[in-house]
Amino acid sequence: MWNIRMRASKRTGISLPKTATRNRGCTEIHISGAEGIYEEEDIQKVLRAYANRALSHPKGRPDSVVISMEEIKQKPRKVQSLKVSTLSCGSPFQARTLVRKLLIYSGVSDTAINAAFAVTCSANVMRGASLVLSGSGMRMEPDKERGVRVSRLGISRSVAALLSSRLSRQGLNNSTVKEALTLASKVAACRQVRGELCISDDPEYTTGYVSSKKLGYVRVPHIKKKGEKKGGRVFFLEEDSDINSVIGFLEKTPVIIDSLSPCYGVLTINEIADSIDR
Ligand code: WAQ
Ligand code: MG
Repeated sequence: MWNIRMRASKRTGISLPKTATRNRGCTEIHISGAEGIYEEEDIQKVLRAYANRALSHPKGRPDSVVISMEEIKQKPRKVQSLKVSTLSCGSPFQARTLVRKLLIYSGVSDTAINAAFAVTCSANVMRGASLVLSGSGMRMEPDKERGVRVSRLGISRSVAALLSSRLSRQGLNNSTVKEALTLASKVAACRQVRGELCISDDPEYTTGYVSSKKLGYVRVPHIKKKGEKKGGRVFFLEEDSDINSVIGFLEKTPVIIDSLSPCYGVLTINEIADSIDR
């Protein structure tokens, strides 16, 4: 199997958006990125799909697209996807209260939740995730500007087809949801992770999620206002986590989704609370 990665960017000489990074004297704006683990016979199809995706992103047209392939030597660990639901939520104000409840159900303290909101409300958007201890709220990622990037993850071809058909029934069959669910399922499979909060940095994409082994993947509509460039990801860790082993798993261990959990429709916070396996 192969890990295929795409990264599209654009150089610019003019204004400096917050997300730009200086690189050999140029300013590079990140346009889009994607990655996944694929079987050898799917490589052609994936390369074409990634190239098309790079060239048709709403953020603009890139002038550099790097696609790389790396053979996976280690046998991927097989994990089940998280169950999917969508929380009934009408505004960013309501979202804040509901996200707090979901994280508390997952065993995250108020202090840690505040630390997470500080990350996702910051104007400096990270490329990766922040690692926050679930009790003390301490931030543990070694590079606070970049964060930790989850990599080497995928979904088997047959399970991807089944997931598409289940998500279609809820009107959710798109790559944003499928890729976020895959990432959240890998993250939740890490023993030392209690939960995750994600808010897209795409100004047009206002649905985020809270996920955990307990709750599954809970989509939160209106988690931010349209037009807002802020976003981010936070992984909440057990207080006594071995940070290097967590980072090793997230970045390096190949994980493939090989079985699915159910996909539900819209649920209220009480319905979600009632569904928690105790
Ligand atoms: N590893 C760790 N963190 C990442 C990664 C990664 N591979 N990719 C992105 N991030 C962080 C980074 O801080 C971004 O700013 C933030 O997450 C958001 O990334 O079901 O599209 O790619 O409808 O904008 C949620 C879908 C979509 C909800 C999330 O995230 C739904 C999304 P984005
Ligand atoms: Mg994005």
